[in-house]
Amino acid sequence: MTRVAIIGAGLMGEDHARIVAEDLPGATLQVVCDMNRERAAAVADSCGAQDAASDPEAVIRRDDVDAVIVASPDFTHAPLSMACIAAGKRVLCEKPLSQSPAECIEVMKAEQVAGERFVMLGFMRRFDQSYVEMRQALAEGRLGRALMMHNFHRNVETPAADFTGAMAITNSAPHEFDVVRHVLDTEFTSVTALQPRRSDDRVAPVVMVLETGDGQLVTIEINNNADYGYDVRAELVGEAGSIAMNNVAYTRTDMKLAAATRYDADWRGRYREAYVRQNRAFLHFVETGRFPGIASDCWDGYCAAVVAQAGARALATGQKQPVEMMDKPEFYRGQRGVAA
Ligand code: ISE
Repeated sequence: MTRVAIIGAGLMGEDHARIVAEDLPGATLQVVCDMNRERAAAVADSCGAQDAASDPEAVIRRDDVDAVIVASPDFTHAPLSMACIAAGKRVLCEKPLSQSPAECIEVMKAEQVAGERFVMLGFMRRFDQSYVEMRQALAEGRLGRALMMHNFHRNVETPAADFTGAMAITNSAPHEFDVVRHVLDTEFTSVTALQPRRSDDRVAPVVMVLETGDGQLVTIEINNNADYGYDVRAELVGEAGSIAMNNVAYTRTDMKLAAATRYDADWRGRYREAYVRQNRAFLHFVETGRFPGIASDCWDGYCAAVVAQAGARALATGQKQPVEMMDKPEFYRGQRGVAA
């Protein structure tokens, strides 16, 4: 049995704890850790963990912990991932690795010095069946050459009162930055970002147009105050056809001359299956040392951070911005297994 520690017992930490407890044969929920010990104890109790704790660094070092899931606030992701590398423990770190490309480079360096893969990033959309099928359609040549990918990402409302348009790009859009790079298997080269005007003072949608190194165009709309539901859409357009994501709904209600399907309130329901697949892939990584082929790693975390930074600059200046990345380290190329 792989003994898993969850760090951070907020929305995502609780979700991960439940997946480990209920959907990961081969894993046991060893400890739930949160700065707020009562919160840690409540989640540990409800998910049947062995223990609750409040010091993340001490939890990472514990002998009865084999692997770690980091779901604490964003600014702790990189330091806690480095603590896991130092302790020789594999970690599934929630997105983003860091909003700072420089900090992502620090984590990459630590991993390269350790000489093995330790960090898998929680960009769960790569495990969503819709994106899996888009990638497959391209790989099999069914769509011809990819021309465009259109993306819509809508939340009911902003997660915090001080959420800004720039945060739409640095907090929400990294999901699209990551999964589009993954589906198209290319890098972004430039980004433009604009906002329409709302009639109130809530954060308006952000619309981005990105160019890729292979001459494709990608559009991304982030609307953090869409009001009606959590709604993610995507369409991949090739020269020989197009493939679009369907709304995921298990039922339809027919009443009063109308048909209706429901939306989830947030990403946890819509991507439930993707989270389970992702966490199973993580467990397999822990058990075998082989990094899962489709998962995001520190390099992908760095790329998402670089695109987000350029996107925020594009929004602030109203000008198209180049996306400039360092060369991909040899360590993150090719065979992605142990001691690559
Ligand atoms: C949040 O952090 C997420 O990761 C969600 O998937 C995304 O929909 C939301 O906009 C972000 O704030």
